[in-house]
Amino acid sequence: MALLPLPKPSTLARAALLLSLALGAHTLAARELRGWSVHADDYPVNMGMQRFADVVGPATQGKHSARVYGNSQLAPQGAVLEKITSGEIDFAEVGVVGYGEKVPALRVLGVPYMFHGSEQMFALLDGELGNLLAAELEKAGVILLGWYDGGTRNFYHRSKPLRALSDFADVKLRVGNTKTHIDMVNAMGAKAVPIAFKDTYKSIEDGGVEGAENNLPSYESTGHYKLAPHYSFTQHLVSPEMLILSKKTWDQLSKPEQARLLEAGRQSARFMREEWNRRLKEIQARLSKQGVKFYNGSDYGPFVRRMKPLYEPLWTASDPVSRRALSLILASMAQAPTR
Ligand code: GTR
Repeated sequence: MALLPLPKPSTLARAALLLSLALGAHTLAARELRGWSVHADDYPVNMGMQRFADVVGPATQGKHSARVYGNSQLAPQGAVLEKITSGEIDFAEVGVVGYGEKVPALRVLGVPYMFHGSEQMFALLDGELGNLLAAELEKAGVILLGWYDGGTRNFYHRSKPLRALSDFADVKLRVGNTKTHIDMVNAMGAKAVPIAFKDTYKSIEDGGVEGAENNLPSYESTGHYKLAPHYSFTQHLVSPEMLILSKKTWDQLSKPEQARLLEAGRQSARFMREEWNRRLKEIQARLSKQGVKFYNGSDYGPFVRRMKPLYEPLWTASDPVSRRALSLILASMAQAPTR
């Protein structure tokens, strides 16, 4: 028996199909978007994230809401990037080096002694460099909502200043579990011990490590200053951090919703940076009263020379984005005042 030809779908039916496909692309079922942070709720990072979360309702006409889960509640620090790429977590605030595997250009931002300070760093990130990296991050499955401040990081120890290279010899120091930070501390002659942020207090207390490195707000918020009251301004890292949204979530939002959330992310970053600077002004005086001893860092030269194994893969990187990132940073370094 001859088969009858299938009827051609009418123009109307085709239009309906196209419309349903288009709608299907942004039909995120009404729900709470969940945000991950390693910090406590009153920390500038979480305050910035909360600003973003507050806009999710109005930006989606009340369809969705958002909540910030602090203190690594939603996932351990080491698992967050995977969970955000898979869409299990919707948004998060993280440092840049963890994404180095997927976005090699981010490694350029995460190596020691790369920026003079936050001002120079944000001048770059709020311009071509930031846009370049945001495009790479999107390819890796996350949307960059805003560049947050991870501040200038310095070393601290239970019983002595860590100023010159000789002070670091064989000292056990906590670092985040990233190759860049492990290599950095080992290259200084110390012994890097990778530990999650929230487990560091206990490790200093138990003597598993003698100290760690972090910015002043984290040094205070974690209470590390009570156990390791010798804080030396080594300024080895000026660290950008980022508020990111899972592309899985993003792709299910409508274009106007995306635009509003992007703007909310940018604004949250501006607020976070102001809050950060406001807080920085008060911390040192407060901690001095608690008995913390602060020390100036020493000459950077010997430290920078030790970092050669970390820099070399960057100098020789062949991917064009890493090369462009590097040239933008070096050009701005040449103009920035020396530290
Ligand atoms: C904090 C920073 C986090 C993370 C943490 C750590 O200051 O905001 O992104 O880097 O330090 O040391 O694990």
